[in-house]
Amino acid sequence: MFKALVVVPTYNEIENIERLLRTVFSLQREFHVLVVDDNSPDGTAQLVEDNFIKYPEKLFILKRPVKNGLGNAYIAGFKWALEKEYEYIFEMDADFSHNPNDLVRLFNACHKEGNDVAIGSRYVTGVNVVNWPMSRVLLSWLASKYVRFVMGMDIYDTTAGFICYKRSVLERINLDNIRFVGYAFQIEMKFKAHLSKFKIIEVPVIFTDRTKGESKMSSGIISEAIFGVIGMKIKSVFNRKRFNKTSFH
Ligand SMILES: Nc1nc2c(ncn2[C@@H]2O[C@H](COP(=O)(O)OP(=O)(O)OP(=O)(O)O)[C@@H](O)[C@H]2O)c(=O)[nH]1
Ligand SMILES: [Mg+2]
Repeated sequence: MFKALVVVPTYNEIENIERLLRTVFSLQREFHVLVVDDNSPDGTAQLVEDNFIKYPEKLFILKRPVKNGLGNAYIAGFKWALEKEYEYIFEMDADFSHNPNDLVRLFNACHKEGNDVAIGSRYVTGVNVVNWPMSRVLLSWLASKYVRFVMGMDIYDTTAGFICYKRSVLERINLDNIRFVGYAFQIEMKFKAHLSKFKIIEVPVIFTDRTKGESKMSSGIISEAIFGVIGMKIKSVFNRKRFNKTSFH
C-alpha cells in the first residue's frame, strides 16, 4: 500500500477545515492529512485537534507560531512528510477551491501513469475557473502565459497549487533553497522539478473561488511573482553556463 499525504496550509480556515477533512477522509482511496497552521486567530488549529479522535493515525497538525506565508508552510509540511514513509505528497488549499475528489485523479496520474508530478490545471482545456471576477481570471491566466514564456516550461498552469509529487521529487529539490512564498513559490517548485527533468503532467480540474473565509491575496505576492520569475530564469541560465564550463575543462 502506497502512503499518500495531503499537506493543507491554513490561516483562518475555521469555516472550511472540518468539512474538508470529512470530504478527504470519505474518499475511496486512503489519504492522510497534515494541516500546517500558522497560529490562526480564529482557532482553526483547535478545531483540527478536536477531530483527532475521529481520524486517529491519519490526521496530523503542524503548528507554527506566526503567519509566515504559504510557501514556508508547505516546506515545513514537505519536510515532515519526508521524515515519514509517504510515497505521494500533495498540495491542496483548505478553501475548497480545489475539489478534494480530484486528489484521486492526481494520484492516478502519478501512480498509474508513471508521472513524477501531477498538476491540477485550470488552463489545459480552456479556462476552468468558477466564481472568480474577470480581472482575477485574467491576471492568473496572463501570469501563467508570462511564466511559460519567460521560463520556457511546457506547463499551462504554472501558478497552480493543487499538486501531487512523488517522494523522489521533493527529495531531489533542495527545500532549504526555495526562496519564494506566494505564487512564485508554486512557480519555483515546478521550475525546479522541470530543471531536474522529472515527468510533469497537467490534469484538468475545475477551480472554484472560495465561498467561505477571507482571501490572503496581496499585491506583494503578485510582484514577488512578476520579478521572481525573471530572477529564477537568469539564475538558471547562469548555473547552466557554469556547469557547462566545469564539465568541458
Ligand atoms: N499556514 C499558512 N497557510 C496560509 C498562509 N497564507 C495562506 N494560507 C492558506 O493557503 C491556502 C491558499 O490561500 P488563499 O487565501 O486561499 O489564497 P488564494 O487561493 O490565492 O486566494 P483566495 O482563494 O482568494 O483566498 C489556504 O488554505 C490558506 O488558508 C500562511 O501564511 N500560512
Ligand atoms: Mg484560495
